[in-house]
Amino acid sequence: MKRIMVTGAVGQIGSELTLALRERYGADNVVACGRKTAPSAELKDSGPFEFADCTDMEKMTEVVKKYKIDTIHHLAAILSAVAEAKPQLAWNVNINGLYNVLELAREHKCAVFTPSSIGAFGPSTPLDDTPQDTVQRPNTMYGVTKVAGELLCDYYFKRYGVDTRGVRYPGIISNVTLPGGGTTDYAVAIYYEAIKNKKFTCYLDRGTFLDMMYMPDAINAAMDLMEADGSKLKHRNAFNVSAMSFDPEGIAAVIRKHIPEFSMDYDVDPVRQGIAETWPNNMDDSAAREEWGWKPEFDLEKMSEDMLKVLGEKHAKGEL
Ligand code: AKB
Repeated sequence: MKRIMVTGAVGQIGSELTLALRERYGADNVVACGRKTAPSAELKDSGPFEFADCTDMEKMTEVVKKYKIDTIHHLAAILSAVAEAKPQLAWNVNINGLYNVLELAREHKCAVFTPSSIGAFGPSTPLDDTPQDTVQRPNTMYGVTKVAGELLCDYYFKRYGVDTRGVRYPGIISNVTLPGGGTTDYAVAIYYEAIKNKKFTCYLDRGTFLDMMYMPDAINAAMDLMEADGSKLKHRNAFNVSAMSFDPEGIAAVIRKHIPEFSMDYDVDPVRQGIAETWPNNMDDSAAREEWGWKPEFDLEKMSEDMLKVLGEKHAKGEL
């Protein structure tokens, strides 16, 4: 049985991934680690929880030893918009935190899942059908840390045999924990505002196409890749994975099918717009499909139906 540690477990992906891992591998075998935000009651009461900052090697070592960890899902990271505002912090968390995780994995023989991102691409990357192997010259601190992270994970596999695996996540859309400081966050906020106020002001401009994915597919991507037969993986860090691509007008049109009076206007944020323009319009994820059977379940229509249903129910109960 696996003994798993999840860093960034209080964050958008970590909070749901932890619960899914507990379901699959047993609650006591999955240790959730957060830096300082208090965990939800569900996260705290459903299995072990520790406050452990990934930049604090002493504390991380203590947790790995205490729970005899053999697999680390390393979700702790600073997202793109915050990374542009605080580049030094982003470097420290995204690079030094990952380095600590890889060193722990080397010493304690752990497998490691690390998400990369569409942010690992940049303005000179082909932005349509972005290939698995292509130019990666991002011009954001987030992108720099993601490319360096991919390379560092490859290095630890080649040099030390650490079983490192990762995916390039697109924007992730969910109805449980809000994302914190990304460029793609508008595609989450738009559903909350549609339910609460029937209107939304978008900070990305019309025509800005980006890859996106619903949370259940993002969780499956992490779990399926970690369970895949390692001998079949030609790539490791990191696989392109996508489920849909849309611009603000596209998502608003689908929301209007459910809420006809929904309206949207624009107040474009130059920083996030600038970042989004350097990211793929849509990635080619055929390597993930071929090497470990990646297949998303949710497209824009199916995701919107579910998001609006769940958020509508929460709103009715006064939980939004
Ligand atoms: C962000 O917008 O920073 C993230 C990402 C695509 O990596 N959601």
